[in-house]
Amino acid sequence: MRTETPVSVQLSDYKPYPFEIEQVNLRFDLDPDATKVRSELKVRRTGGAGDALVLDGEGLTLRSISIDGQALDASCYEQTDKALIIASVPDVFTLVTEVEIAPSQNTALSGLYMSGGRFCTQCESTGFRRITFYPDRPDVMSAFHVWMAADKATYPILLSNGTPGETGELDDGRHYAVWDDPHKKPSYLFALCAGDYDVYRDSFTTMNGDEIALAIHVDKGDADRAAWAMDSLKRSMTWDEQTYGRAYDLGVFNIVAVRDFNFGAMENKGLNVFNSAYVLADEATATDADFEAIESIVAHEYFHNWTGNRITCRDWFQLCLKEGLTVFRDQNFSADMRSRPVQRIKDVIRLRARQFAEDAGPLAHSVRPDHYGSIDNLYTATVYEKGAELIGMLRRMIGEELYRKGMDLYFERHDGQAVTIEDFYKCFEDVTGEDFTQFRLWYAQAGTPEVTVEENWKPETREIEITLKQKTPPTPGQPVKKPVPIPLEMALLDEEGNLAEWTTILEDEDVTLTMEMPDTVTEPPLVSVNRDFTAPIRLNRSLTREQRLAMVRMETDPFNQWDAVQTLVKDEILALSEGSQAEPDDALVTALAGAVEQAVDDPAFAALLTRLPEVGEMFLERQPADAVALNAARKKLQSALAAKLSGFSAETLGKPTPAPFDPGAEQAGIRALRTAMIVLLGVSPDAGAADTLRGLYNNATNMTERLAALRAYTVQKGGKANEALADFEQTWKDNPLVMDKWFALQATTGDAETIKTLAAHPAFDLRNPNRVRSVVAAFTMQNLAAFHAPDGSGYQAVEEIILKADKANPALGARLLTAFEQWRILEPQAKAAAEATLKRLQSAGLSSNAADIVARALG
Ligand code: 0A1
Ligand code: ZN
Repeated sequence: MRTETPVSVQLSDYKPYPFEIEQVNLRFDLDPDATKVRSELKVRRTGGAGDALVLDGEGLTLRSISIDGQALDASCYEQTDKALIIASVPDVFTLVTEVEIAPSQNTALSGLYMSGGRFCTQCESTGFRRITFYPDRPDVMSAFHVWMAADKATYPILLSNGTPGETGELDDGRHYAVWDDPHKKPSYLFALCAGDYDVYRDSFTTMNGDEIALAIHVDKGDADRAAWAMDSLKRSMTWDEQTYGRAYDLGVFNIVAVRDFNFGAMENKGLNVFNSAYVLADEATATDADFEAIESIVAHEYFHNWTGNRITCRDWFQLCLKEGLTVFRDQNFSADMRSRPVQRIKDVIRLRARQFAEDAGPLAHSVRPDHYGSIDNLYTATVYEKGAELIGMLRRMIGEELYRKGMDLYFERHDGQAVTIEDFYKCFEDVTGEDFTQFRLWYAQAGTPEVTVEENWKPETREIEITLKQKTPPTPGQPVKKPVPIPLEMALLDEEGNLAEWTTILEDEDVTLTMEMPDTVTEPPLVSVNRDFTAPIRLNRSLTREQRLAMVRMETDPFNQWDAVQTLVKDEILALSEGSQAEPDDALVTALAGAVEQAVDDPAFAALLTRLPEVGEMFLERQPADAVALNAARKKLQSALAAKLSGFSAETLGKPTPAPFDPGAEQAGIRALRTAMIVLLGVSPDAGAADTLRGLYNNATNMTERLAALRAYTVQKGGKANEALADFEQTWKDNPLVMDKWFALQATTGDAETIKTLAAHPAFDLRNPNRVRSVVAAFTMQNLAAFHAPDGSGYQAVEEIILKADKANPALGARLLTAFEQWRILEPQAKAAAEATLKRLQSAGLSSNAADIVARALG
């Protein structure tokens, strides 16, 4: 089979669509094997008189086509594998097409497909063209009216966007429903769901006094597990009113949970579709991390209603306009619901692990790229997470008040429009009177800027001179970079606290600041840079271990204090992995354990202090990267920390876990520290650790601790924990989300053989993205020593699975392949094996999405 080659799309080629679609009337006759879709489009020419009408359409069987009631002769239109072209059309007309599709055959999970015997859709970014012929691009916004019919017994609930209208009975046991969406929207926000669900209902009264009916649709028997998602939704609605002055704008808000879904969730207008992993939770089946993810994803999708739906993107190059901004909004929501410093640390961990790696490798691209091969591959950490950081920097530079003013102006000026990053920044230029041209370079330049800090203390004059220099490394296609404005929150510290605090915006290549200290200061003060991680940069500082230890002691910024620990620990792991040091330094382990014990009143923070950087985070520090050596070194240090904290651990775990269970931040913090101690027990040299863990597993009252104990027990037993794993499987074999955890636990603690065993398990299902990810992505992203094994066994273990997954579902295949992005920086043996695997994959017949990733990875 031949691998498809993607065609590159250029931002500079953008042209407005030459027609307006004033109204869309859709009629769905739903049948899993043969669904009929009738589309009636009210079209008006807005472009040139000679422009042909070109509609996107893929995999559609055209049954009829007419203009203004007249059937079109075959000579009047052309149907290709991607489009329907009608060369000559009037200026104003009604186009009716009838097509047939087979949702049961749709394994790509894009367009209309079946999941768990129910109909559902996924249209972002190009799924609508797999449902009907349409200008499937975000700048064509229209009012949608939907009529749908299906067998009533099998599909008693029929949902679409907007508000429900007429319903009724038809012949042959079928029934119908009508939905109207008063808000104009692009086709990617269209949704339709039909099936038999249990429904968890509630209501919300907006700040305008409107009563909204809220409903979460889940699998039969799962309704109680939707309570947390509903609670999160109501809190999100309140937060958006209070923080951004934005209220909900329809009488109903529906969520549908589906088992087979390529992403986390989708913000379709009035009908959000969610991966069931981000809806269903209770203490017995979900971990605190699950509860946290549900809270933030429910918020994210809800916030899209204003940032994404009411105001959308002109084209897909502007994806960060809705995604970066909405991630920024959901991160702030979570920070308000939980602890702001802890949330910041978690966001930065994620950014560094995913986005920094992306930015440093062959898949690097700017936040607003100027070309792409495959749109599906644009849903990246760079667009989402770095995109959010850019909004964060904007807000810091102009302050909260002007930020809110700019956002208000954005909502007022562009409501109902499809716009660009330039339109967004124009609003901020108008409210501040400032020019953001240089700042917008952040959107155009890929790569993580590196800031080097040099300090010079002059004891005679008590002056401290601080030089800051910036440099962004070259990335594919962008060899030379310009300086970007970098807002850095800074402070000078001594043992008493802060001597000074200020913000520097580093705009040029370098800047030198000189500050004179008062007479009382005789020692060089500590310079604290990028407090609260104000800018998404890498800091380059040559500090001694003593200075770094002093930083851990003296830092007044929680983020920087945590980061100082991380830097020390990273250096230690690197030294151990390179053999320049045989055993962990006892002074360091003691200091680290001391910091954990001191933070006990903020258990969530204390838990973060025990976290050692993951192997992948150290890939960027020293190259070539040796995953096996780094993993062994990390484990050595972790084990030493476990020994040092054994008393503290026994005390922490000796107390009962909080009861009754509450998923909120306070209890979650306590469980986070208990779980951190359980993780350490997994590598503890203590002879009784395995028994303790087995006891913790048996007696756990919640999934957070049960799963952590099972995992640590598996690690402690060197993978030989079959009996406990079988017990877990027996208990949870009928709960797919919990079984995903069972698969992931083994994939992250086992080796290539484990992956082969898991893939042969009867419950392994290539068609279910969650299950595939729980084996393949868990292994490739969280078990790097086994994945990057020098003999290539890790690559071999996933190669076949990825190929098969890609055949059925290109979005999934492509995403799994991104795990290879760092192959070039690996030690020579793994590097050669990875390259050979990529080349084999390239000639094995990949989808165009997957081919795009592999071609770029091979560069
Ligand atoms: N807009 C969604 C993410 C999303 C993107 C593509 C999808 O299918 C191919 C599905 C969801 C979000 O940001 O949550
Ligand atoms: Zn989003």
